[in-house]
Amino acid sequence: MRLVFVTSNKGKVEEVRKYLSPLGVEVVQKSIKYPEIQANTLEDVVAFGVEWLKDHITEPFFIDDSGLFIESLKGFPGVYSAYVYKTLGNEGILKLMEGIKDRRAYFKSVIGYYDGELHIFTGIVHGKIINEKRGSKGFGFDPIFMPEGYDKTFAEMEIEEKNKISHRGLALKEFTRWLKENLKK
Ligand code: ITT
Ligand code: NA
Repeated sequence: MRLVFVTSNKGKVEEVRKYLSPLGVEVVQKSIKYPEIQANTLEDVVAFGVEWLKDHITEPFFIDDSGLFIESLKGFPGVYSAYVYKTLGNEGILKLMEGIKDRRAYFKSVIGYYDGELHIFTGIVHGKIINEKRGSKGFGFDPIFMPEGYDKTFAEMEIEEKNKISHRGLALKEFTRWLKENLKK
């Protein structure tokens, strides 16, 4: 089957393709910009985005809205992650975290799939913000995030390894489980 993924983030597309192509799903990227409202949750951002996009796309499609939530910063940057990445970047986050002992953070990914109605799939991975950037793979906040139980950052992992444990990988797992169930009928 063929699935349209609306995003302008190449890193997301690479991860999603690596995950879905072995399952026989061809992912077609559409870089349509959709309004991202200032909401309190990623779920609301996704619901609003899908609501807007459904009048612009005729076939089933999905979007992925993600965020990095840092405990000691009360969940910041969270829903503001894209903006904060563009403005402060990883260096800015590391600056904000200077001297802070509690480094706990998590990534959350919300996938919204629209096939006439909205279906939401989520994934979370816990970990910590390290003290300096490490690794050159991946994208976004990957060089400063080390998942629980690992001694390397997401930016030091191959896509397959990241996909097995990441927020996006876990959301994709739910999504594909649902697709298998529902396409049978
Ligand atoms: P879209 O076009 O899909 O919206 P985006 O980059 O704007 O792409 P988000 O709104 O989900 O995506 O932005 C979340 C921010 O968090 C953004 O700066 C990403 O680079 C970053 N991010 C998302 N997933 C990530 C991951 O798996 N690893 C590291 N950083 C990630
Ligand atoms: Na975005």
